[in-house]
Amino acid sequence: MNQQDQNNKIQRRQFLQTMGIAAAGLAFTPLRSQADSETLGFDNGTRELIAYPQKRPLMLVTARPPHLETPFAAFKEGVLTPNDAFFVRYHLPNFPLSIDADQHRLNVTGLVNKPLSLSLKELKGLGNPVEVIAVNQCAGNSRGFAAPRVFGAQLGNGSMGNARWTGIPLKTVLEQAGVKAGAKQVTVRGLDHPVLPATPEFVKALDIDLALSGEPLIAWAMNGKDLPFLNGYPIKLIVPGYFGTYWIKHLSEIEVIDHSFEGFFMKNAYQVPDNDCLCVIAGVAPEKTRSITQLKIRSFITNLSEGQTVPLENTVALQGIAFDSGKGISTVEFSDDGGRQWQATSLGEDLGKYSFREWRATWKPQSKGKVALQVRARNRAGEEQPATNMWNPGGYARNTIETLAVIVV
Ligand SMILES: Nc1nc2c(c(=O)[nH]1)N[C@H]1C(S)=C(S)[C@@H](COP(=O)(O)O)O[C@H]1N2
Ligand SMILES: [Mo]
Repeated sequence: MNQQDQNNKIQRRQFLQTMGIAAAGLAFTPLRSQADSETLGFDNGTRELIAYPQKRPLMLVTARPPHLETPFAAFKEGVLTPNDAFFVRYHLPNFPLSIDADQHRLNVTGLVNKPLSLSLKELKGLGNPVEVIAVNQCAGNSRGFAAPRVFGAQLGNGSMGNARWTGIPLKTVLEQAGVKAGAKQVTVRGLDHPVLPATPEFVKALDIDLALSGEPLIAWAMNGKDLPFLNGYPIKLIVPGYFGTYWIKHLSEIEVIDHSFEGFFMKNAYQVPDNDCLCVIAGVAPEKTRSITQLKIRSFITNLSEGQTVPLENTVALQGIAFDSGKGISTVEFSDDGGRQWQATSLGEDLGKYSFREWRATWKPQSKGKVALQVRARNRAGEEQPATNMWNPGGYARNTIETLAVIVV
């Protein structure tokens, strides 16, 4: 290890201990997994595994701010992603290291009759808690597989997770404040800030119709427990069906505005080609772009790993997950012949239209050697995953049919 790496490591440890002790009263023990690293299926895909407070060892993308991916094997543990395995993404290095939930305030300002500054207790007192099971997926999930490759964090498939969120509808809070006529959007932000004044704040905007639809939640619990610190403690905005970039962590400010918000993270970053597939011919710049919004349909095999051997004589149990933006998964099929024929799978319990949907199938390998298994989902609106490389310059919203090669012996 060279001096620079050594320094980075020491700095990271000090920084984590501070967060661990101050944050949720946790003692931070730098846990390393037995494997120490995990390798993704693209060049330079090896990631160190490191355990932050309240987290099992996750794949380190960047340390400042923490950007951690879920090792894919966690998705076979169940249809809900365990809190300690859930991925972590921040943009700004100055994220909170310590939050006193009793002091936390959610401020609602702008075009409202009565500006609010709610304590957690007041927020929880606004109505009956609501629950939704929903997928949080980073817009850049799977970016590392883009061909040709694109700039940005080289992510595998672990920047997603599915959890049961408990909170109060954003609508209830906005009604409490009384939205005035002429409202067009609400902007949302959390406690993290840039270090340099030239760096834009992480502020996102939702159209007023979405904000008042009753679907977005201000959540304080994830899978029945307090939100993990790094996933947005003490409250986080949940926008079911939308990419994670809108799911503001450590939510502190909501402002109702009468125009379309022009901030950097809406108008410059998170741009996708303005068409249905959100894609362009690989390598070509889109003519027109827009802010990314809803999830695209995807499916994965979760119980086998790349290069695993399976016996020819036996049938092989296949299992996985599928999800979309909330239209509802209707079928998942798999192929062992390069997509010429597709075989049926059976869907598991329906946990709601925004949740991962489990699927299972039985596969009988026909011949020895390397076999590429493919899986594709279709939703109730007839949307399917593309068979060809889905590409855009940001590496966003990738949803090409997945291929996983096993070795039949
Ligand atoms: N306050 C705050 N909230 C944020 C972000 C951030 O940088 N700061 N990043 C967003 C992005 S891009 C993603 S993908 C999700 C990740 O949520 P998680 O870290 O809880 O998995 O948080 C979103 N909310
Ligand atoms: Mo993200």
